[in-house]
Amino acid sequence: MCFAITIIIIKHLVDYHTEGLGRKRKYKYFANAIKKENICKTDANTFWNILQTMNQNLILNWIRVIFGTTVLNCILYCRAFSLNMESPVSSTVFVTNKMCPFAQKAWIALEASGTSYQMKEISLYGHNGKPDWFLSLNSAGTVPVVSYSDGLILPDSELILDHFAYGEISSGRTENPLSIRYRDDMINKRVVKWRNDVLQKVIPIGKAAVLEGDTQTLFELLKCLDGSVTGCYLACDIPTVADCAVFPFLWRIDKEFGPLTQETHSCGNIRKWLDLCLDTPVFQKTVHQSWWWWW
Ligand SMILES: N[C@@H](CCC(=O)N[C@@H](CS)C(=O)NCC(=O)O)C(=O)O
Repeated sequence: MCFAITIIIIKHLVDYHTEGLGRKRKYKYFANAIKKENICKTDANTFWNILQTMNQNLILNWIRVIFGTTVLNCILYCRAFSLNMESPVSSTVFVTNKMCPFAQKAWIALEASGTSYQMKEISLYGHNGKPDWFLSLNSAGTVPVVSYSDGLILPDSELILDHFAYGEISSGRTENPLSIRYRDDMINKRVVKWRNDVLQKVIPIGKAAVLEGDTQTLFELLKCLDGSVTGCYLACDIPTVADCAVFPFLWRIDKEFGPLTQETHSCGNIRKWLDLCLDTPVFQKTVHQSWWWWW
């Protein structure tokens, strides 16, 4: 009951604050409001916080909304924005396999950018693998692939991250929370460095640690990377594509050789960052019990 009322109130607040905006932007605002209030864990406190943060006298309007909004309307909103931007009707398609770290990079970016998308998970190996429609999207046969309704196809995790960070704003695509085109040059440099470090160092050195037992080199690298954490996230205090690029790899290394901590591996900053990500729905939902390495 509390959940339903909260949804109605948030919907009403959104209507109030987004008067004059198009449906699409209104929906985005609504989804953000739900995420922000962490409706999943709605309790009396959250409910009162919502009430207290409203500075308009909306009581009469609430009554109108509560009685005037049908339960069906409420259910439709709940379904459309059930804390998940993955939507069965979106024309943006994300082809993936949830065990793949490269696909996980793209998945985090889709979620963190607030993109509405339709996920298609395919199996890659064995006799069930690689449907024809997928090979026609990406003849290399690798996931992830993101395809847009205007024909833009991004068949590689790095291209997908580039797109969210620097991509052209056209064909209905808008500035998103991961866009760093207009952000501080220093942040941009850090993002580029993290992305290069993961491709050129973490991936080969991590592989050697797992396959050849060379953990010493890996731990030296991690200690060095720990000093590059700048802010709550890797490059600043909000998630950037650096976090999308690095998380799947360091998370796997932490699983295999961790817990990575200040005491054990001089990785206190990486530890805090991993824990923060694991507490953040955008990252959390991409983490699964079964996973692959990257070779
Ligand atoms: N460079 C690609 C690599 C992607 C990749 O290797 N994906 C693996 C799964 S983790 C794959 O699709 N393998 C299927 C195959 O090679 O046939 C990227 O970053 O997107």
